[in-house]
Amino acid sequence: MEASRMLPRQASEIDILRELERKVLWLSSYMIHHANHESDRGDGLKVGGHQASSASLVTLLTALYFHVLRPEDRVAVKPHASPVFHAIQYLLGNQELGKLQNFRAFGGVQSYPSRTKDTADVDFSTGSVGLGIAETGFASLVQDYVHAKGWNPAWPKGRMIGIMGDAEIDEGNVHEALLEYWKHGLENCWWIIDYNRQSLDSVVSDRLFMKMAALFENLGWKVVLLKYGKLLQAAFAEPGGQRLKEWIDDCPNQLYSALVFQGGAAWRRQLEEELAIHPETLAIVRRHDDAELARLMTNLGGHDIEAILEAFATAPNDQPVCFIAYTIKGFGLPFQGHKDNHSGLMTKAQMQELRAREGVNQGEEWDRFAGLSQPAAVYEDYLRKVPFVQRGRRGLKAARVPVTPFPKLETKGQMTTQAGFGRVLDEIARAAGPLADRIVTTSPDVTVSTNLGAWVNRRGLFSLADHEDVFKKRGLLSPQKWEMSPKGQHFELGIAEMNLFLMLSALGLSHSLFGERLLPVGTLYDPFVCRGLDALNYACYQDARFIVAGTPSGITLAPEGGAHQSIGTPLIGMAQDGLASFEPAYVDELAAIMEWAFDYMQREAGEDKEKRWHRDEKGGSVYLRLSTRPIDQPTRTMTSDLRDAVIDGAYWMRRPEPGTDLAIVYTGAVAPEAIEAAGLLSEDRRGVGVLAITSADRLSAGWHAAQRSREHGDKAASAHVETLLADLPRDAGIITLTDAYPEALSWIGGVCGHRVRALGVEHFGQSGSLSELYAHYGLDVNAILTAAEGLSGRPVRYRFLQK
Ligand SMILES: Cc1ncc(C[n+]2csc(CCOP(=O)(O)OP(=O)(O)O)c2C)c(N)n1
Ligand SMILES: [Mg+2]
Repeated sequence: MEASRMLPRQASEIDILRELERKVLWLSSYMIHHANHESDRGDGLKVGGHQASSASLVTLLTALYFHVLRPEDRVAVKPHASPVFHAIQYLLGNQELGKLQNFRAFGGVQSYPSRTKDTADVDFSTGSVGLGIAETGFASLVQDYVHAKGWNPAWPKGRMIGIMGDAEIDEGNVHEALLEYWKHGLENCWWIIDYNRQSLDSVVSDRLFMKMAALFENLGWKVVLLKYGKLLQAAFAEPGGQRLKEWIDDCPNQLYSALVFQGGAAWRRQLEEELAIHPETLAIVRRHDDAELARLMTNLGGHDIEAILEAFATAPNDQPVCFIAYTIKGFGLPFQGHKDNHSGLMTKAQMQELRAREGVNQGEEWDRFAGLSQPAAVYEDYLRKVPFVQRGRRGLKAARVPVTPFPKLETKGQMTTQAGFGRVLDEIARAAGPLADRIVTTSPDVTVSTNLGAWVNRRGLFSLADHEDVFKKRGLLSPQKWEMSPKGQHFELGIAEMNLFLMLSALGLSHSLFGERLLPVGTLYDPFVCRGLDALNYACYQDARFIVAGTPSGITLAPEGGAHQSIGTPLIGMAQDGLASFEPAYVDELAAIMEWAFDYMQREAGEDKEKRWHRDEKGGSVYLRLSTRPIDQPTRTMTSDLRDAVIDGAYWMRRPEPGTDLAIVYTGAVAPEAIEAAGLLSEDRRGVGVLAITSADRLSAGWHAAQRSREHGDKAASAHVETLLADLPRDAGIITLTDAYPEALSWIGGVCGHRVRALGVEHFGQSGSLSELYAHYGLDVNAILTAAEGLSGRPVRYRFLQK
């Protein structure tokens, strides 16, 4: 039967939304209360920081999810509004009760909305403030890209929506993103600022909104101030109302917050005192009892569903929109407005009061509609028809792009891995086909200097509008053809590395957000991985898929400058979940890794279970640490065994002889030193082995996984590194060599118990020639020889003379 026919009276949509708003406040509050007081999970799960912060967004999120959002819209919800988001999903039938009841517990609803760990469809994870919000604009640019290519026409363009706390604007990456959006002509993006004028520690300084409004307008956004609700708007229209408006406008945040907390009587005292000479205004005040007065004075735009719907409905479509929504932190709860309320929790007694106010009986706490004024069927019917849920689950799927074997690269003489990287992409572009069409490159102002130039020359820069290359048109010689058009496949970014990783993150979620697979490849100077690190971590946490090349790297960039030397990045690569890291020495290794990477980044296994090692079923992103050092390339065939070994992380470049007492283990651009030293050592030591490590990350991950497998009963499990080291006598020593912090490789001694001398870079910052720096930091051949003497106690016969 039609729900409307069952109604005792016709409830308007606004009535229904207001009731649902109450329910969302109740459920989100009870969820937090339950985690603290009603579960026996011990102290470890005490919930702070959610209650007040959630309450300020109840009205806005109610309006959005139950009325405004369309299936194609994508939303980043402020981290501490997780309970509100999940309560709404629960009402929509997208979230299980058990998960709600386990808020913040293992397997339950996550503290902050998470794409990967929450079961309800989260569009963008949030948590580290500033990142989720900034991701929305990049996602909008990616959506433009997908549409410009004419892909997925059945999926309309949606609005990319970010809901942020007002303190998030302090994060520098938000400003970096705003500048970048402006350059790219951002359109479909809404940011809703929860302007509760409170952060974690304190009350945000007065009139911040003016700075925000100016900032956004300056960068091409439409700013919509959601300051007053309908009650206040009506009061302002009364005789004396303007004075009341002026009073509120002039009221310092601190005082306003204190009065919100104190309630009706305090409002009355303050207003009676300050408006004593304005009888008409006082008359308005006096027409309200204490409760009504408190309601009137706290009727801000962000808590008035009608005002909110009006603002959303009239927002322009052809430019990004920033809604500054005035709200009260903790609205509707006992600690509303109190400056210390960020981690405020309700007492049991306060919860009882809320229960009574909301008409929720004992035992009905999780009931979706208990205490509301209409029969449940009214809400059921309304929620079933909510536009947001009309297309089912939100995470989309896209077919995998086949990765055909790459054409073989000619690698004669000397070459750098960075140049090899550029060559591989150039070859893919030249060969054309689906793989080439789905690759999107991006770089923060280092496109040419990281060897993406050839790719860009072939594939062009992406821009929604056509821009010709003026230099080319005028016949001026330049190796770079920088034509910009909707056909282009390279996003040129400004220098900010945070933006690079946010862009890679958005590109790398295209299959899930827009149903179209992209294969993003980004480049940056390796040391600046650290500048964008939180965004890289964020991208991996969201399971975005991309390849990033950090190049040049280490002290090997030599005269380029001490400040640009990266030391810790291999450890970052190893420690970063969701990122398989490689540091090949040779171009044929790199080509094999890239071929594998384009497939690996598209893999998806439904579950987060380790069946084999290295997350091979599940796939992930890939980090390549490359170099600008030209080194002699081996002439060899990339057999499938060698290829597999390169992907698994290592192979014997020179197999140790049975009686040897030494192996040199190296990774990356220091290969020549390892090989040269092994040659010299062979004069007086039998069959020194040389182990080439292409991925310390995957090699060590395989080792950990094998140990876990054995512990769980698979006695035959063996790791690639264990198999390799079985060739080395147990009492032999190992010298590890890396242009990075030595611990990136020294762990290898733990595998079979070999003694290790780990050479690497512990200090940095000196410019110089390559040989000067390798000698200074102890990466040169002589350093290896000295280490060999130290390990064996025997002197070496020959030393290395500088050529
Ligand atoms: C990068 C980062 N720094 C610090 C925090 C800790 N933190 C969480 S919320 C918050 C303040 C939030 O204030 P606001 O954005 O105004 O949100 P509100 O709770 O007022 O809505 C802070 C400092 C964080 N989550 N991320
Ligand atoms: Mg705030």
